[in-house]
Amino acid sequence: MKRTSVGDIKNLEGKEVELAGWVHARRDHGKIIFIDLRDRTGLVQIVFTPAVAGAVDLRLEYLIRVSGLVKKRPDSMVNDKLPNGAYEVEAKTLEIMNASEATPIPVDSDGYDINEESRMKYRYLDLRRERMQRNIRLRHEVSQFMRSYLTERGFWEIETPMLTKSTPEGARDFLVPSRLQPGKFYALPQSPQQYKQLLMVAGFEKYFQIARCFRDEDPRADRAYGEFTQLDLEMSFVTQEDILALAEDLFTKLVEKVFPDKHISQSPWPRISHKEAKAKYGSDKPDLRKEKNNPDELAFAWVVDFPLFTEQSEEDFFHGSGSAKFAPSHHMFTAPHPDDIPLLDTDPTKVRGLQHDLVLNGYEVGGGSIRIHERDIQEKIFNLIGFDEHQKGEFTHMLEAFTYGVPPHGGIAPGLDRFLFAVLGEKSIREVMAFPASAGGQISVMDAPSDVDPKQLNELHLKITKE
Ligand code: AMO
Repeated sequence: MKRTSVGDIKNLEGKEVELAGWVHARRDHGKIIFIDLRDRTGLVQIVFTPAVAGAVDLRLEYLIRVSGLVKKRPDSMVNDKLPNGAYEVEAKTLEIMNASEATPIPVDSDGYDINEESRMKYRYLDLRRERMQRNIRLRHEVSQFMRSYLTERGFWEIETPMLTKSTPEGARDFLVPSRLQPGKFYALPQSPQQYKQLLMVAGFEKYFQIARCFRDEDPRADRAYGEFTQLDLEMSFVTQEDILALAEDLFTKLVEKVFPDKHISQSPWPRISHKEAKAKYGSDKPDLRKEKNNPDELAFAWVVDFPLFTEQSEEDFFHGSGSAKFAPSHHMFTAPHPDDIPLLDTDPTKVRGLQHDLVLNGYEVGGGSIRIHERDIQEKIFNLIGFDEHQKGEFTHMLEAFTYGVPPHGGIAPGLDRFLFAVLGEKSIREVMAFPASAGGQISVMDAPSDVDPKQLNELHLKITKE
């Protein structure tokens, strides 16, 4: 017999079905034993009479296979709150496929009150809870929607290297030692920024990637430690307006399809200049919800007209020589507003950048810009942010690429995790990631990072010197 998903039970009254899933709850009424059986599609009540052997042995989280008859429950027993609340399955056979120890954390609650360390250590159990199953499913639906939306509009999904060179987005890099080139290191990309621009030079015109980004920076509720995912996209021959229009349409349709219960508070999305955002809301990512307690309201907004530079601070973990006064407010590839180019020589702080931030309910959900595609302007920016010859040398490939018929281009990279976190109103970004690192940077379930065999270190020409 073919396995039936629990979610299909409501359409199968009077049919014999075979189900396989976990014992979610158990109620022993003497002769009759009721089990709530769970698979990823939901819950259904199974009724075991004494005619079926083995039901007394069942414990929570046992994995079982049951065959039986789908029946309508008596009217008085119907539970309207559950999708299968009007039906139950009268068991004919039972097989315990795999028993379970008592789980170290409960999986039948929303999980918020369980200590996070235990949740992370037993993440494979934690993920069984309904809320986490829903979050991970929605994440899949969101990325699937993005893929097909962009594919239908002529974008190509192109992968870019993970073992690469530093792409400075303002955080520390993760380094990977090279075995074949002793003493040299790859950096894991903080984003595919340089590669996507090189893909525009290569003539692909419309690129996207559901891209993994690596940043060694302190985590926050809305910021994952170590790695996170962006919908990275880039287009040639476009204006900033084209990019905003595309992203706005994508997210509007995405919300309609994947989050039909949510409503977007204002459409078209308001556009606010950086200056106005700071002056009026005291934030460059204002929360524009009319009713802050309404979990279904989505207040998208664009923040534009950023200054190209901010004053460089001591802590700026940035590549400037230290003597420079300016740091890019977005990144060093953002184009200055064409009207402001003369100001680069006279008053750089007054130069506006063609940057755009996508804001949702007070979170920065995406950032992007029109890029510099002219070598001399790129060099000028490098100088203004205080790059010495060596630092400029690290970007020779970009400067050189900019000498071969480069199309004007620009793009944006909404954070997938950040978006889901904001839409779902989750307490932490880790609630929308399957295996997030803890605040201390551990992947507890695998106990990473870990010591390595001295042989491996030798091969990499590395020596650990502990203080
Ligand atoms: P930026 O650095 O602004 O731009 O990142 C874009 C978006 O990525 C998400 N994000 C994060 N999400 C979770 N955890 C983090 N640690 C984290 N850091 C960033 C946010 C953010 O808005 N290359 C440029 C994009 C471009 O110019 O096209 C970039 O990476 O949602």
